[in-house]
Amino acid sequence: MQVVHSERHRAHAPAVETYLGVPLPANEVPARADAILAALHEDGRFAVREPTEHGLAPIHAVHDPGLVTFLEQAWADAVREGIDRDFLVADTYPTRGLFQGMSEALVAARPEPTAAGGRAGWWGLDSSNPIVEGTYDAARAAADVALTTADLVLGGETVAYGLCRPPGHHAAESMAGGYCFFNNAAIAAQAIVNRTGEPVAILDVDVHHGNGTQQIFWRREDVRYVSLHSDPRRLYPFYLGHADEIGEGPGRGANLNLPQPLRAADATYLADLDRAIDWIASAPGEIVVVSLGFDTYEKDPIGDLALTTAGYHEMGRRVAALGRSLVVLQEGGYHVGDLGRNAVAWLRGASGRPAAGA
Ligand code: SP5
Ligand code: ZN
Repeated sequence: MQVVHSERHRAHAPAVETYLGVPLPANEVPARADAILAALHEDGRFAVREPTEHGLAPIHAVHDPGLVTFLEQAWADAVREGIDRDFLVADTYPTRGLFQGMSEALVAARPEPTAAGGRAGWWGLDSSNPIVEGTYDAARAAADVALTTADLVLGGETVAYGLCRPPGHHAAESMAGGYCFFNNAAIAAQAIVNRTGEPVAILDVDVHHGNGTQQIFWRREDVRYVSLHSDPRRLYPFYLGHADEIGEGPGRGANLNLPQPLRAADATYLADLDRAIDWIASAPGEIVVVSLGFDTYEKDPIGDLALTTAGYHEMGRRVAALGRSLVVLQEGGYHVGDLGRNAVAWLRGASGRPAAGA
């Protein structure tokens, strides 16, 4: 299998993230990609290549240019303001209650702040998403990884894997969050639609709901989104991911959320995966973008489901059995010790290879 990877992910190396206001060791770290890459090399049947540069146009195709500019400038602005920290997080967020009773027109006309701590809230969802000096470069590289993986599939590969880092699925048109800056899967899906004129499906199996991907394609019928994730009543991103979110306008019925019960294990999860696969198969389209997270793992430090390594092999096998080409893009997964074997298991399943052996 062809794999796309860039060492430029290393530029995004937060040491800590804040969680409930307290600094803790960061979860989304370079060692995640190192672990996956080492396991792919050890397997011996994955050919790793560098991404090609695709520029800003495919990013602007799904993101507000203001978000891109903010991320490009955020670190330098914070330094200029004398924010002498290892990372930038927001001071305040423009949350619902702040604007209560005010007209939509007035709220929409509030100007973007100029201070870094205000801008980080303007463009950000949460306080566990540190921005560091190299965040923008790494996020640009991750988008190139996703686009190059899509190119491989458009060039005839039936499955290819992009080792995206940082991940992407929480990033919305105008918002970063959840360790995500640019929505790699959305950028790839839009590029595929532009290139082929054909509809695309996105299957999101990260433990968290891909609120950003859902938002970007909310009113679109040509990019269908289906996600299995922990019930958002329990887990990040908390406010979206419920089963009654089905899309609106032309996109009505083109969004499917399958929230999972606490500690759901392989059998429960795979039954809903079959629903997701049947739903994808019920509409036209030759290519599926997979947002692949391993934070569904039984030992993941921030997830609350209970999938196993064997379950990942079966998941990959079933997704490939759909018979569509797969652009598989890495999202979350934070049990670094088992991340490599879980990724290899999934990708071997998707290649029609057995769980173990040559
Ligand atoms: C891409 C992805 O998987 N993003 C996940 C974002 C999760 N954000 C909240 C992180 C909270 C970490 N909490 C650690 C405490 C564990 N008890
Ligand atoms: Zn996740």
